[in-house]
Order: sequence, then C-alpha cells, then structure tokens
Amino acid sequence: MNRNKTSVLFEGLEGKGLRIGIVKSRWNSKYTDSIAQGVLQACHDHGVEAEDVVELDVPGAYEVMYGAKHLIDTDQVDAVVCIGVLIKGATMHFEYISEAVSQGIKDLNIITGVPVVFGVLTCLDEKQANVRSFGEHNHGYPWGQTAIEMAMLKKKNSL
Ligand code: RBF
Repeated sequence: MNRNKTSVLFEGLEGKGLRIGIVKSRWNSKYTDSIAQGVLQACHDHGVEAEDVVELDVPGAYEVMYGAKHLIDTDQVDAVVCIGVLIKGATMHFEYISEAVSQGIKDLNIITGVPVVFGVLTCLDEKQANVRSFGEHNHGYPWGQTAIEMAMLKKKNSL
C-alpha cells in the first residue's frame, strides 16, 4: 500500500490513547475485509494501541449505523469508521440503502457528538469496488486517518 497516494493530506496524527471503532458490513466482504485492513493499518501506523481498536461486524450496510451507535452508547470509542460496499443491482435497493446510510451516518455525527466516518463505497459495478478496496487505492487507509484526526479534535475540545 502506498500511503502517499491518498486524496487528502494528513499531518500530526497521534493515535496513542484514542479508541477507534470499525463497524464492517459482511455484504461484499471480499471488499469490506480489505478496507478494514486499510483502517487497521492506518491505526497501527499512527500509534493507536491494538487493544484500543474495537471491531464489530454487521450483516449489511444498512446495519452499520446501529452498530456504530451501539459502540457509542456503550462508550467504547472516540471515533468510528463505518465500512460498507454497495453495488448497484437491478432493483432500487442500491438507491434506498445508499441514501439511508449516508443520511444515517450524518445524523449520528450530529446527534451523538462522536465522529462517525462514512466508509461506504457506492459503486455502479464490481470494477469500481475493486479499484477502491485494494492496494494503493484502498480507501480504508485514509478513512482510518480521518477517524484519528476527528477523535483528536473531539478530545481536544472536551478538555
Ligand atoms: N448490503 C450491502 O452492504 N451491500 C449491498 O450491495 C447490498 N445489496 C442488497 C441488495 C438487496 C436486493 C437486498 C435485499 C439487500 C442488500 N444489502 C446490501 C443488505 C442490506 O444492507 C441489509 O443488510 C438488509 O436489507 C437487511 O436490513
């Protein structure tokens, strides 16, 4: 994984002492597993202790909000990455689930006060999911960095 090829620059990330949640959908797990590895790698590289990473699997992308809220309500995390991969099919499920998940994660950010990262790929086909889930373009890495930056901000503001 080339860690310099993310689309956003991160500086001064210090993950020690931060608790990061990873809520992963099992739908399209060949992609979500790899994305979760990217998040874990970012946590490791930026000093998050292994025991401070909380992983939770849920069935599909529609369930990631509930999973994230559970980790927040039980005070297990300072930030959460919600991981899912939605791939457009023949019916309208893609549209309904994508909309619900993006709005639901936005709501969690506002209501809970805990940063929740939108780690959901909304892909028109498998090729799009492939490109974004593996190797140097694995989106999990910058999503992990995002969680650390936002958890740092939360901690700073709660002092
Ligand atoms: N979940 C995903 O994470 N990715 C998908 O691409 C996906 N496609 C679905 C397509 C259909 C037709 C259905 C019924 C469900 C799909 N789900 C998908 C599962 C969904 O997120 C959720 O787990 C179930 O709808 C149960 O709430």
